Amino acid sequence: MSVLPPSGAIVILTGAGISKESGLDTFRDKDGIWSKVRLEDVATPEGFRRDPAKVHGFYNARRRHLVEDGIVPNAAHAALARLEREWRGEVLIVTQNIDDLHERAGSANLIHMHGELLKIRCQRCAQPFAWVDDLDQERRCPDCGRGGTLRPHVVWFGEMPLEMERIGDALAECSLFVSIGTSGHVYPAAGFVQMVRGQGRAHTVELNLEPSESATMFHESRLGRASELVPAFVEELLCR
Ligand code: BJW
Repeated sequence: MSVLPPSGAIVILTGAGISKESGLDTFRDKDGIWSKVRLEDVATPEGFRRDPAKVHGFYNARRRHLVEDGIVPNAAHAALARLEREWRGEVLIVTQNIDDLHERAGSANLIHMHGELLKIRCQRCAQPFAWVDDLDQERRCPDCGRGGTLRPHVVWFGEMPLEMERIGDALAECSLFVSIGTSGHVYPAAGFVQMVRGQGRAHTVELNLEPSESATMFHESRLGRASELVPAFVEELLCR
C-alpha cells in the first residue's frame, strides 16, 4: 500500500457483514435472512406484485428491529467515519446495506446503492421520503393521494441499483478500493473489484470474516471480524 498517494481517493464498499456485530442479520450466512425467507418472495418486484402484504410484513419487521431494538453503529462504522474526517483526499462509502448505521456513525459521503429501510416511495410519484412506521397496502400516498402505490425504497433483484453513474466514476478515479463484509454474490457490487482492477491503478483490499466469491481478485485480503479489522486498517492508513 506504499503506492497510495497521501490524498488519493478511497472508495469503500460495505455489505451486511459490517452491521452483523450491531445485531443485524446477514443474508447468506448459515443463520442469515435467506435461510428464513425465500428471496423470490420478498426481494423481487414479482414477489411484491404476488403478495404485497408478505413483503410489507418482511420490511416492517426489519424496520422495527432497526428502530426499536437498540441497534447502534459498531467500531467498524465509527472507524470509517473517522477515515472520512481525517483522510486528506475523498472517501466515498458505497453501501449495499439499507440500514442507517453509517450515517448514524457520522459518515456523510455515502451512497445507498440498494436503497434505505427508513424511506418509502410512491410508485406513481417516485420521490422517496422518510418513514419509520409500519407500511401496508391501504396507506395512501401523502403526495398524490392514491392507495396501494407505496413500497419500500429498496432495490430488489432485477431492479437497477441507485447512483450507478456516480459509483462508476468514483471507481474509475480511486487509488484505493476496500470491500468490507460482503459475500460477493450480488452484482453489480460483486463486479466492482474487477472494474477497479481493469483500470489498473488502484490498490484493492478485502476485509471479511471469510474469503468472498471474488477474494482472489483483490491484491490483499484480511480475514476477521469487521469491528476489529476495520479500526486497525483505518489506523494503519492514517498513520502511514
Ligand atoms: C462478516 C461478519 C463480520 C459476517 N465481520 N464480515 C446471473 C449472473 C450475474 C448476475 C445476475 C445473474 N442473474 C441475475 C443477476 C443480477 C442480480 C444478481 O446479482 N443475482 C445474483 C444472486 C446472481 N442482481 C440484480 O438483480 C441487481 N440489479 C441489477 O443487476 O440490475 C441490472 C444492472 C445492469 C448493469 C449494471 C447495473 C445493474 C439488484 C440486486 C439487488 C439486491 N437486493 C438485496 C435485497 C434488497 C435490500 C434488503 O432487503 O436488504 O440486497 S439482496 C441482498 O444481497 C441485499 C444485500 O445488499 C445484497 C448483498 O449481500 P451482502 O451484503 O454481500 O450480504 P451476505 O450475507 O451475502 O454476505 C455477508 C458477508 O459478511 C459474508 O461474506 C460473511 O462472511 C461476512 N461477515 N459477519 C466481517 N462480523
